[in-house]
Amino acid sequence: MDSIFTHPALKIAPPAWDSARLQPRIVHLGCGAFHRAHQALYQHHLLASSDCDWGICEVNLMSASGQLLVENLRQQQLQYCVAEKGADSTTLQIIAAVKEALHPALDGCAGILRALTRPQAAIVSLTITEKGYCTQAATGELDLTHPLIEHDLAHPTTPKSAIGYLVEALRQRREQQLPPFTVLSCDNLRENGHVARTAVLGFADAIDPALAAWIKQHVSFPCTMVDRIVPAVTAESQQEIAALLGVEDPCALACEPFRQWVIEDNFVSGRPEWDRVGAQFVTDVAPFELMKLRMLNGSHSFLAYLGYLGGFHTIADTMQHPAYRKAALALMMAEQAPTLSLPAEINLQQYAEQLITRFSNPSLQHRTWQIAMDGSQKLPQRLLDSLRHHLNVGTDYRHLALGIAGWMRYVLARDEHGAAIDVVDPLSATFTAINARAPEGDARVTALLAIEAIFGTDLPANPAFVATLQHTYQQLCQRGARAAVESLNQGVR
Ligand code: NAI
Ligand code: CS2
Repeated sequence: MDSIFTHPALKIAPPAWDSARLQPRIVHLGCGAFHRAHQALYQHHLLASSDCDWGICEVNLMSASGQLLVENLRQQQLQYCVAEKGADSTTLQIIAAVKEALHPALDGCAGILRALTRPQAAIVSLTITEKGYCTQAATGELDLTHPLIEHDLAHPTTPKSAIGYLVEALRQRREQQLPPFTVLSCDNLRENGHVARTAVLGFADAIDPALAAWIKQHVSFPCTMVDRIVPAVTAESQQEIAALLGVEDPCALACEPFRQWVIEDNFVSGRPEWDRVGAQFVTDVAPFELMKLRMLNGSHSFLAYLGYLGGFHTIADTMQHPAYRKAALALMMAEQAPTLSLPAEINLQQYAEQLITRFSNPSLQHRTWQIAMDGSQKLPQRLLDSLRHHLNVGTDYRHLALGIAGWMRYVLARDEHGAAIDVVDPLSATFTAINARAPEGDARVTALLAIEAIFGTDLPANPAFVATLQHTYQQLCQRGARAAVESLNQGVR
């Protein structure tokens, strides 16, 4: 069958196998940019270096863009190109780990449930974004009032949410006496496996406590730490790849060369030997996960809000500004690192400096606007957990405070020149209402802190913290983001 990867203009070698070799033992929900450049690439490398036959059935549950990706994958033998872009060179690979690609609009709910209930389906992995779990970010509990969850509770055999699909698939597997599968979350959440487990058990318990008990006994939800900077695909990045590849691949994407995957080794129906291709299996992921969520993602969010407001289009652009570079490193080392307890062999100063180098990669157009998305789902694990540490022990948290203030200013949806900001967030309607009634000053800070799903109840009830945040927010609005970041470095509050 013809595909772009058999075209004579192709400039690199196509894969040595096709999907006929593969068995659909992995079903992945959320075939987005990150999964294609991370888990699927690890699996490809394992297929290239062993007799492993584990293939991935990709499922996109949401959006027209998710459907288009599935349609495009089907047009090109389920293969696609990943461009690993370093500061000085780019390496192209054609990934051939996909066995199937599905979307509800193309295959129906039944088609996806068929894939999830095949006897050989042993792992269901997830990159569905932090909001895909339909949980309260502050507590990790399932939000039973979430519109998708409300739909699925009323129609459990024809779900729409990832959680609903998981529970219905497990119900059918139990009924047909099929083996359970492992649910492998690969999203940027603290204890992501536990978040997935809490959501699945919360949903199952609401429809059938006996099913919830079966899931609790038979299904595993290992935690993972996942790391690779994979910016959203842009027309520019695709054109650049097409020029190097020799053909146009609508499923192509660019990423950094660095990749890391730390996985809790807890699989009920087997797993591929990903440690043969660079992944690490451990008993406790938490130290690695907290290090990454706070040192990398925390500084990413700080740079996203203060960088966007300061007029920087990408993270690499912020790194060109000495004050931003210095502030990011100070946030990492002075306010995130002290909250961590890691094995002695991990050198956090070295890790932080490596992060600054990674952030400075001029080849990646990682937009501050993209990282600013879904802040209501990101702030707790990236900035607020560390903040609580400093409040408990009485240590300085000025960078964390400015990062939170930057988010509060960003969701006002108007930049420092009065231009509109496209704020993308599941709670955007809440922000719009607050923007109308509390557009500025101490009242704005208090109103945003009152969003319990983000800040819980302890933070708004801490008068010293509230006063500090109100002062920081006022300084940010008066001076502007760039000056506020510069004043951080002079120790000026
Ligand atoms: P993306 O936008 O390319 O893909 C998001 C995927 O999630 C799509 O397949 C979409 O259909 C699905 N999705 C979105 N909302 C959903 C919902 N409510 N229910 C079910 N599925 C939903 O984004 P990308 O870059 O693939 O990132 C996805 C997640 O991967 C992130 O949210 C993060 O948790 C994790 N991640 C991303 C990294 C990156 O650099 N892009 C790196 C490390 C982790
Ligand atoms: C970023 C992450 O978009 C964001 O929120 O902070 O996707 C980041 O690129 C990855 O976690 C890096 O591993």
